[in-house]
Amino acid sequence: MTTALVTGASSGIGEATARALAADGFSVVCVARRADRIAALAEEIDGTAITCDVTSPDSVSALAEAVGGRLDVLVNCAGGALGSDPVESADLADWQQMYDVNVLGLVRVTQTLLPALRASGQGLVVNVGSTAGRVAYEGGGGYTAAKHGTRVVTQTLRLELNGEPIRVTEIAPGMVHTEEFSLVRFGGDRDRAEAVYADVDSPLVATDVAEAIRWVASLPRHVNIDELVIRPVAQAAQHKLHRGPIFG
Ligand code: 8X3
Repeated sequence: MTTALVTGASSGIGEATARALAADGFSVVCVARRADRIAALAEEIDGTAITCDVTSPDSVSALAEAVGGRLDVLVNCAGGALGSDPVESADLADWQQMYDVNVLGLVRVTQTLLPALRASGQGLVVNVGSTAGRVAYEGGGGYTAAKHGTRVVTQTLRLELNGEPIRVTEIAPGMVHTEEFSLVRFGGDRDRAEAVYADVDSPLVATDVAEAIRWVASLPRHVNIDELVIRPVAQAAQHKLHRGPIFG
């Protein structure tokens, strides 16, 4: 049976991806910090749950043991944004945390699981980046810097693995309305979080992005999708967001 491991599987895009891959026949290892959430998900999709903090070397080294010798697909989805302060007054602890999760955590998990991906003879690494890894925007500093890091690490890994049967993909979503992304970014301020999506006709939802990841994983093993930018119709670019009805 083909196996997939998804980090950040406790909610949002990670959770939806675990479901989508399981529906496509993968045996899915659901990885996140919140044990109760991933245990429920794993039970629902007949997968496995492993509690893990990608920022902790000890926690991640236990992953390899739990996965065993072989892994077909790794989806690095653990990530997120904290704050929206200008560079001048940004909280560097937030920046540190964003870099730790979005870049170093992803690298740490990938390093640990590359031997198992290699052993499958057809490994695929999917890194969930962001449109924030393509442009700068005011107040985005720490997050855009981290997601640019995610993008460049993905590109570098693809170059370094050239000649091996391992595919490396970045999925870069724009505005996705998930239950937690903006809520976490704004420290639990629900009004601020909801204002992000106010009057936007149909932002992406987690299953939209999960479907893209499922598709990438379904392609023949010689086909590498390098990067895939996915946005809602309402968001033509980072600074070009239509608020108001579109679809009637
Ligand atoms: C999320 C996209 O617009 O919040 O990764 O930077 S944005």
